[in-house]
Amino acid sequence: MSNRSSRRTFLKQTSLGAVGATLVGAPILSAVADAKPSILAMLYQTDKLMDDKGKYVLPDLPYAKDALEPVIDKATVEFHHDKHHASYVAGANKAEENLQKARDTGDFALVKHWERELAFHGSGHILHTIYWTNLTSQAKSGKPNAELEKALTSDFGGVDKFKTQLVNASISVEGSGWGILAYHALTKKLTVLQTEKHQDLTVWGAIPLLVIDVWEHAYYLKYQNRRADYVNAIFSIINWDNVAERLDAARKIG
Ligand code: MN3
Repeated sequence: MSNRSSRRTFLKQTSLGAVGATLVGAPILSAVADAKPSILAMLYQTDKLMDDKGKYVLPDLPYAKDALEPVIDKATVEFHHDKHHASYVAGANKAEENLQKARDTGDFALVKHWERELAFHGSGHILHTIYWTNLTSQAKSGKPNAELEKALTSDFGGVDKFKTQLVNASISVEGSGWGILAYHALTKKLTVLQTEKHQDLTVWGAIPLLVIDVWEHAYYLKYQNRRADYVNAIFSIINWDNVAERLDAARKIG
């Protein structure tokens, strides 16, 4: 398996798959504990982020463009999906292509730019894909099923309390952003989060496997301003077995 295809497999199986585990909702909660292979199929059906070649793709809307009327009008859905969401998909692919080029040529002069682009467009693609599937017509909306209600009650003290928190969190986001109900894979709890800038140099749903602390407190006594020396040196003390164990665990979750 080439580095590129193993990376794609990794992305599909961990960070992108984990989006479903993190954000899709109740049916996933009990399923996570079992980590049966069918869960993966279920998640990928829910969130179609990539095609078989590892390119990000714009998913079709799961309903007609006027299905959300009168709450969200047809023209808004059309612009939002066909223009805004589509531009996140194109931007994420462009960032991946340029990062591939950097790896191939060894020229990382623009790595900061392309990582930022990947975070911005990748997060936009993931969050919008979830957003569309989170919505349906008023006639079909219904209410949380028993399992979701149980989880919301356990972690928020009730469905109404959860709803009030999510409403207030969403209203009070500064500037543009999102209100989010998330499942935290590491604590196994539901949580409400705000995001002001959805990129924030991460891609939603990613599960950390290997982290390098580059705050000055992590290296300044020995390396002072030579962060690059510290970062290069740290690779001689990585516990790769631990990283592999985390990848294995993440694949089972996502
Ligand atoms: Mn949007």
